[in-house]
Amino acid sequence: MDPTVEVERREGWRLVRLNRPERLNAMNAPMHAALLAALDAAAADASCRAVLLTGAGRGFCAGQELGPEVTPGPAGAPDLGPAVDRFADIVRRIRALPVPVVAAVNGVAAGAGANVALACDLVLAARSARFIQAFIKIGLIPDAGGTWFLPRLIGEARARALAMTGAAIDAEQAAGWGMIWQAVADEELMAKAEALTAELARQPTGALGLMKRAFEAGAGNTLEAQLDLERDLQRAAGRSADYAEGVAAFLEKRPPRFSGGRA
Ligand code: T3D
Repeated sequence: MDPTVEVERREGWRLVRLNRPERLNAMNAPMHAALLAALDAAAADASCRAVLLTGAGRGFCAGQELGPEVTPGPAGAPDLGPAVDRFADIVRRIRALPVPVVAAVNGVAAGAGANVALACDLVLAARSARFIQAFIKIGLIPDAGGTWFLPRLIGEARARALAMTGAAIDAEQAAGWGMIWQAVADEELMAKAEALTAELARQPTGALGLMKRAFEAGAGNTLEAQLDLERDLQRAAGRSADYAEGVAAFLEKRPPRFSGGRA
């Protein structure tokens, strides 16, 4: 795999680290491919029950690589067309992964880098981290799902203001607005993110995967359609070994031992 993305296998989960720290983990074509491959490998491995995504160095991800290595487009600036599709594919993979994806935002998350973080199921960020919808500063619009995630997470007013001004917000503000799950002390970020991911990896994985599907569909469904979908997914969850184990453990007043089979 390209060295710009590192994967560490842990007990029941994988740590995926963006690794181009000298560019704040801005993503070029090989890095896009490596991240997609890492997500695909996690999806294909039934023993992988959660993924933790983070960045090396002082940045999480500064979005698309803007340097001269990118082929110029019609206006002379980097031809970003292919990158739009690659970032979209990364977001699709994260959302479709049948296990929870945690983002540990260790530093600045800008442009598509911010929106890849927002695509994750749970986002923890170091207090020193910043989220920047940097696109407008270079004459672009938010992509990688930004115009979809932001209004849903923080409301139209804040979403439009962040997108239109390119203003940076820090992790505390992001947590206060409900854009991310938690802001934590810089020195505690990785320990907390790893503990959370390990905890998720011990949960009923099939139910978590079904839950992701329900949330995803809910964004476009009527209440009626969502109630029907919840019924179908709940029936599937109710047929799982982990459901049987959860009920047995409750009745026997002991902690459950979920096997974590995927739905
Ligand atoms: O069409 C398409 O969809 C394509 C996809 C587009 C999606 C996008 O993501 S568009 C948005 C692209 N990203 C940006 O516009 C952010 C650009 N970076 C910045 O604005 C700043 O670097 C930050 C606010 C993120 C951080 O600022 P600061 O002061 O902490 O760090 P810095 O000094 O600016 O950056 C450190 C190094 O990283 C620096 O290199 P140097 O001078 O030390 O050799 C800088 O050039 C490099 N770097 C940061 N971001 C990028 C980058 N190099 C290439 N591409 C980058 N995106």
